[in-house]
Amino acid sequence: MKLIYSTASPYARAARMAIRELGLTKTVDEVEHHPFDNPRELIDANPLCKVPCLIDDEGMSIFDSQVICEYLDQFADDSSRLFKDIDNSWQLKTLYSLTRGLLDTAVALQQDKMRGEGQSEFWQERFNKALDRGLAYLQTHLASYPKRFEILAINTVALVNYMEFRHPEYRVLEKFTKLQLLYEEQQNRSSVAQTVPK
Ligand SMILES: N[C@@H](CCC(=O)N[C@@H](CS)C(=O)NCC(=O)O)C(=O)O
Repeated sequence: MKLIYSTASPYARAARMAIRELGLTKTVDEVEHHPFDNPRELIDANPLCKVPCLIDDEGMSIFDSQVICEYLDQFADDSSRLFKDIDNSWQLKTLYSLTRGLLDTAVALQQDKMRGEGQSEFWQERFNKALDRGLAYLQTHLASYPKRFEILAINTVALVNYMEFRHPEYRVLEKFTKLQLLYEEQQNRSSVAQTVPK
């Protein structure tokens, strides 16, 4: 199988962390492409031209990051499945959904910053407030997170690190000290250390 990814994408990072956590590094080749270069291989596989995109051994395209992670999860034995906990809890599933919504917001904020003079004060304020509320909500619910490193923790690490990477002025680690603890505890995991955004 092949995963098309970019090093900055937090969604691609979640897929890459999942590959490592599931022990699939020998099964999935990772191919780096920047979506803004409109690579033919990516467009042919995903009409949205977004990363990540997985192409399986039969040539089937699988996207987006959630579907990719769920697809890869089926290769794990039941006890190590990354979706096992959230599949058994509406509350955890909702927290996972919140991490995805926050990733969308953080990426949208970055896209607005890239507009230069066309940046929108209205949207940036809205995005920042959604980030404030959403990160606070995650932090309040951290005690319900599963104890093992699974898909909710993967997305949370990807989110916090993306905030640091693209929005350092937001000071996510200083504002959310409990999220900082979760984040720092995982820094030495190889799936985390090998996928730091660049
Ligand atoms: N919902 C998608 C979002 C993927 C996404 O937006 N990826 C960004 C990179 S962070 C991208 O490829 N953007 C290219 C574009 O918007 O044209 C997922 O979870 O995979």
